[in-house]
Amino acid sequence: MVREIIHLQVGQCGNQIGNVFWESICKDHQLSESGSLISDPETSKNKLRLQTEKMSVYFAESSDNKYVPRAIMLDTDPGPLEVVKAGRIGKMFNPDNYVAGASSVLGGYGRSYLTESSQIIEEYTEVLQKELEVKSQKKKKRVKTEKKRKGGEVQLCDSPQGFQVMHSLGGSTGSGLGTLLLEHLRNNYPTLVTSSFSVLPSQLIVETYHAILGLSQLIDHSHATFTIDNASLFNICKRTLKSSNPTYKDLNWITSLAMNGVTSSFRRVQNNNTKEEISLSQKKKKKKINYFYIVIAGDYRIPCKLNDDLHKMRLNLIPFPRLHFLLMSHYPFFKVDESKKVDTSVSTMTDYLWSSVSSLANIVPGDGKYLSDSFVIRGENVSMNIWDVFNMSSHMAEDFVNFIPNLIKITVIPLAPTYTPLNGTLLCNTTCIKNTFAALSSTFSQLFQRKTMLHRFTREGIDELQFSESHANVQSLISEYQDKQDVVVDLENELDAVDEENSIEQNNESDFYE
Ligand SMILES: Nc1nc2c(ncn2[C@@H]2O[C@H](COP(=O)(O)OP(=O)(O)OP(=O)(O)O)[C@@H](O)[C@H]2O)c(=O)[nH]1
Ligand SMILES: [Mg+2]
Repeated sequence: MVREIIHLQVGQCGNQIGNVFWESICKDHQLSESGSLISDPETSKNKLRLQTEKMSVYFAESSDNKYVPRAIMLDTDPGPLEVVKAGRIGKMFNPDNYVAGASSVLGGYGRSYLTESSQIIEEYTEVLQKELEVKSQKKKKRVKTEKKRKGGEVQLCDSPQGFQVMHSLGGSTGSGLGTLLLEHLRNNYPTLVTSSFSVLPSQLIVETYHAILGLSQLIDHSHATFTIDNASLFNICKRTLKSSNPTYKDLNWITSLAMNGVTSSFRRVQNNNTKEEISLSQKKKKKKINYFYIVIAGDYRIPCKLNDDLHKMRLNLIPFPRLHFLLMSHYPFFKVDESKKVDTSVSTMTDYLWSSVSSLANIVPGDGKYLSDSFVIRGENVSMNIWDVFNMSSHMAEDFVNFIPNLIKITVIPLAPTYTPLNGTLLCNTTCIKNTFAALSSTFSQLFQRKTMLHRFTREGIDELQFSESHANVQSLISEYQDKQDVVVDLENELDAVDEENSIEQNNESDFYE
């Protein structure tokens, strides 16, 4: 059964990055600009299966064998949506799924959150309901007749798994409308997962206000948020694209590579090698490293359902519901025409991924502790020495909180990415994200104390209390991350105690039989 994801892109930033993301996954699935599958006689049956089997997660198949992105494009300002429409893949999207505000007159957060939103939410709810229509025998019949009648589109889901919202926290629309949508989705579809790709704000005054309001909403209404920091993207562009003055186009290209990696395990079939897993756990026992657990998926024999949807990702990576701000790292980043020059050895990749240089958030990993990690590696015939990864992970034991088992999960997708023979994406839940939020909180306090530019918000109906409450929510999140970082469990003693208990039980049993 297909578990569909509905993608929503909001505001200028959301629509620009969203557009590049769709271009990237269309290329990945060999789709043309009109949404047809590009057939290549040289593609093997197995490769074709890997490429298409889970395509319905992000695409609906139309009656004329075209693939239509399950995407809704929203903005209070119609301008950015016109750009998407006129873009290379603009015609692939369902034309009914562009939802714009009534006028192009720019307003602030209040307009996006309070005034304009009611009209947009009404329109978008209708679009969303169509996207989420679930297949039933009756509907299938109806669709068949509709197809005959007007060659119309088939926009039905098998069993939707959730949503991903792409937006910036600095923009008034991205933050205001973006998080309002998350709240709406969370309240109306409580069994589905709400996730977001959220671009952190710059240091501008109004962006700081937007971000505090938006972040508080994300804490309450998103199940999983992938954080993206433009400052970090800038550094990556300078270093790897050798661009002295990176543009949004460069930044978005980098982001699309990482987003492609993150979503590939939702879109791809994976396989599992049970033998490796068994021998690994036996060796672990000998080594007495009981709190490290690595799952390898890497053979073609037994299909494995690891991390293959939003629910499982949430289950594996988010041990505490509010601490759901994930960091993405990716390797390799490159200029399109220089993809052949990249070193794609597994060892180089793992070195890069666990350092700060490949992270899309501006963090220093050593400033915090990992709560969990998930590593997706893509490539045909990946000859990965799992013991190297295991040993490396063992060296990193100090970098993790030691009270959570099953820390690193590794997924191998046996299909090469578009440009390079191999790539890897790391998703981390780490407490060092609190430093980013603490910096934001400190800038906010300075501005709010003096009520700098606060009138722009109060005159549009945003109460000062909303700011104080949102800020308190963010501060509490920072403390929660700190608390988890500070916990130290004496694992050796705990394990010895368990061993002792077990041996007493065994002795008692043998006494009984004697
Ligand atoms: N990475 C990236 N960041 C962007 C892009 N466009 C805007 N931003 C960032 O997003 C923030 C501004 O948000 P926008 O998306 O432009 O604003 P909006 O959501 O349309 O809201 P309005 O203020 O109502 O226009 C700033 O921090 C920008 O640096 C983009 O294409 N890529
Ligand atoms: Mg805008």
